[in-house]
Amino acid sequence: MGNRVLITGITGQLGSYLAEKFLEMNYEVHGIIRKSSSFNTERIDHIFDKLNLYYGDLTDPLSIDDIVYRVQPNYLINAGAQSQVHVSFSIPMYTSQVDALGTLSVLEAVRKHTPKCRVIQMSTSELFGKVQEIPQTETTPMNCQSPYSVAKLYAYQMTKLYRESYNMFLCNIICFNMESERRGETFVTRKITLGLARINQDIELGKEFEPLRLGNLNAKRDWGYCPNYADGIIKLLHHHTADDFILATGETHSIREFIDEAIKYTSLELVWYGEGKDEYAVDKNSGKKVIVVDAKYYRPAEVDLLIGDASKAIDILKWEPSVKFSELVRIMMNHDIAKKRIVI
Ligand code: NAP
Ligand code: G4F
Repeated sequence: MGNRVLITGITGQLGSYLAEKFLEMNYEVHGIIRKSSSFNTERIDHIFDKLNLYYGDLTDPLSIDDIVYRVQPNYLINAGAQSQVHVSFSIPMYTSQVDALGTLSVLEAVRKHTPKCRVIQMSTSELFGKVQEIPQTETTPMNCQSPYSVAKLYAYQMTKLYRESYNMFLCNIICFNMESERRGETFVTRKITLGLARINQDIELGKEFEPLRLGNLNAKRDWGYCPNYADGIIKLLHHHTADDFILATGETHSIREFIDEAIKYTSLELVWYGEGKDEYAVDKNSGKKVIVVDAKYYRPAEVDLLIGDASKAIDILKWEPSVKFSELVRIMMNHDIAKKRIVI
């Protein structure tokens, strides 16, 4: 095999870690970026000059076909997606065009131009939706609860179908929630770490502040560290057989538990009042409201509980989710508290 890799979604959280890791392995790294009227390369600016970047869009099959033809990759990771579950209820058609049909464009381009290319499709634990089994494994039935997950199910099935029909090296990697200091700022973990860092700073400086507004605090997620998952993806790309794998930590925690862990890195002490949509938390020392529940962040359908069993990847790929919940919160909080101090 050669060492030319093409990454869709290279400007995203995962894409940026993959690009770094492939550069460290001396791979030729190519990536697809979207045309944007504002800067969207913040996560890859530190390696920008070492990358080969092409404008393209997963909703534009011509661009995907052209880039795959020009690059002739040996490896391809389809990490590009409209990845926000709540937003997918507002723009279900667009989400399907990017996440479902966009994946088909990638598979077709590879089949036509580079059929020996090894491909990883970024699948998601959202496919398990209202879960039929605890913990979830590669054989747990899928039960989608959002337009995002339905689109990702199409992509998952199409990847399997192409593998079986055309004897290509195509794998689904089913990742449970991947978080890091590069996580998008509207996903709940980052919203909490940035929000608490901001409020902590404002209280220390005696400034007025707006409370952090959140939705359902009871949902539970299996949160892992994105660079660990990038390692698992690279291991699968070099495995002898194409197959589907779960990557997860095997631990689950509620949003409220995430807040309780994150607050340890601030000078705040929370006291909770009320229930459900009327719940809020007050800082014991300042008496100020720090968190309020806002029904605007509730979803039309919710995924209540996710917890993955990654035994197959641990046994076969020798993969290890080395960063677990408390270490993950520590990394994210330390980063965002330091970031707030620099801004001041
Ligand atoms: P992310 O930070 O939201 O990154 C998404 C990437 O896709 C960005 O580079 C984005 O470009 C790009 N993109 C969006 N729409 C596109 C389009 N129409 N054409 C081309 N590119 C487009 O997501 P992530 O956390 O890195 O996740 C990476 C992949 O893993 C996604 O496919 C996601 O669905 C999947 N996944 C994520 C998790 C998780 O918990 N993070 C778990 C399981 C699976 P811009 O920078 O221009 O927006
Ligand atoms: O952080 P979230 O938006 O992530 P979600 O929905 O689990 O999806 C992420 O993980 C999936 C893998 O399982 C990926 F496939 C997907 O692309 C994405 O990366 O929400 C997590 C939970 C939900 O239950 C949500 O209702 O947090 C709850 N939540 C409570 N308040 C909130 C908020 N979520 C967001 N985004 N914002 C809130 O204010």
